[in-house]
Amino acid sequence: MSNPLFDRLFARHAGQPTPFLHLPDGRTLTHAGFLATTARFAHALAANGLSPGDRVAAQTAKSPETLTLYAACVQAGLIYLPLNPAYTADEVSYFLENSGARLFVCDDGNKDALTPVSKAAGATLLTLNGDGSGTLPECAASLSEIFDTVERAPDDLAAFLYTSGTTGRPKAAMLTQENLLSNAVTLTDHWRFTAEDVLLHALPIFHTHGLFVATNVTLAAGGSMSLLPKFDLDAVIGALSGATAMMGVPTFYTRLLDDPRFTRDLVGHMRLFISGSAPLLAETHNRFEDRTGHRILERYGMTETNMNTSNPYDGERRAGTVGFPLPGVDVKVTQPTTGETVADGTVGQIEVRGPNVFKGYWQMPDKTREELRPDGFFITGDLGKIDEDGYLHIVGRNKDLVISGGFNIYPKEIETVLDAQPGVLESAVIGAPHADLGEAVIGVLVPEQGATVNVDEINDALAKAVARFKCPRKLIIVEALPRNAMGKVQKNVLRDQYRDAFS
Ligand code: MLC
Ligand code: AMP
Repeated sequence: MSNPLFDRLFARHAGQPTPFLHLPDGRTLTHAGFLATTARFAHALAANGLSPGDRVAAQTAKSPETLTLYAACVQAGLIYLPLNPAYTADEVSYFLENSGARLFVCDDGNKDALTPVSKAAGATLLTLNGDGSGTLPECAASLSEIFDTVERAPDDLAAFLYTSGTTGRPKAAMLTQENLLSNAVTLTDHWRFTAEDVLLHALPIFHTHGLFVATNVTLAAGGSMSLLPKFDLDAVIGALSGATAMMGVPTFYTRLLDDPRFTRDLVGHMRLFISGSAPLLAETHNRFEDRTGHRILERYGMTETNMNTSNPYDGERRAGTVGFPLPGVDVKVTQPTTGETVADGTVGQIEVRGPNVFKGYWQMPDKTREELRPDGFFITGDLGKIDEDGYLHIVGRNKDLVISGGFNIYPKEIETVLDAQPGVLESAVIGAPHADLGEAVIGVLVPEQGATVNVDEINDALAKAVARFKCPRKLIIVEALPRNAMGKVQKNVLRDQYRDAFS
């Protein structure tokens, strides 16, 4: 019987008294303790009628128990589908319906609002709270600490992560056991993680970065994590002394650099700082080195592909680049219309292939075919070039996407809400440079002739429809949108026009 992901990341730690999670209240959870609860949770999932291949959606706080639920899904052969707690009931409803989730786990505080949503989607609802209480742990408490791990093949699905797109509704990226395992093993080796490492973990655990990169790498290495509920500057500065490595989005590093307590002495003992999910400015990289003596290691990944490239551990970590393809990953830069590989130094679209690349979008064969070529190359939508030394530079995006503080925001989704508001003729949503978040969202609105738009009402409508982090930080009313000869809205003109909106 084998379950490659569970066997390699989790099972070999069973019964080990070694530390896995260091918690803010001073407690340390051992691997043995974590895996005992994992088995109980797996029994509870089975007791709720779930069978291998079923989807389990979780909109829960960052906690050891949420990680336990992830582990239990792997052990029970279920597909884990984590959701951002910021998603609104409307958004959750879509994810449950679309994925066909059999079980939905949420916080008790949201139970009343989400019970109808869960019921309508035909999912059983259990609760799990940030403090570890809830109906799921209650149900698991008296169950056995031994669970017969469900057999899985490398190509079996382990997780769904939703990602939006330039058009249409969000799509679930289907990630297999092999996708997650191959990347975890490669990164552990590439970044030299060992059982001695303590990873400072301040990322959310509903995305690739915090869940698969940070958590799976720590598990593969047998190390531990200092698990903070979120990025809080005081807490991160406090936790650095006990850590050996940290992973973050660029906002983490700019916020640390803005704090005088963040000194060379504070981090002299650290082994590694890693950045990803959004562009790290070369200026931030250089400021960081000047301040601390450490060169941040930048890497490049995506929901659909896990990690693709990384700067080297040894050797030059080149500022403004995302390094080289990881072992086993092919990267090429192509001409968007022909798909032909371009010469080094020429900008084109970045395509990637490897065991890390997902299986496709759940029940969306057309979307899958548009982005995943028959030969296995995935068209990322990022634009880049390879320099004379082989480093990949990301220079832009071929997709209409704003990345704010490491979260992706697809303008189309916001424009659809704006366009539906009374008095609004049309809209365009763009990202503008923002010192803290890298980019922040602006909504540009054109009123219908003779109409006045009510900005407060529009903001209320946005807050109901989409998660707060997607809501424009500025709404600007204009008479008309700039268009090219084909009638297409020129977002580049708007981006230029409003590039100082947040400065
Ligand atoms: C929070 N808010 C944001 C935001 N995060 N707004 C825009 N962009 C963001 N990223 C809003 C909240 O809705 C709230 O709005 C207000 O800011 C304060 O909320 P907060 O929770 O106190 O925010 P803060 O602590 O400042 O969070 C910022 C952050 C966080 C950067 C620490 O967003 C974060 O942890 N980002 C990491 C994202 C990540 O892990 N991405 C990986 C994706 S995987 P209001 O209106 O209520 O006041 C991927 C693949 C790869 O991309 O390569 O890794
Ligand atoms: P997501 O869909 O949330 O997985 O976001 C993936 C996108 O984040 C990629 O397609 C890139 O546009 C962006 N991204 C990830 N890492 C980096 C990086 N190091 N530099 C620039 N962009 C990045």
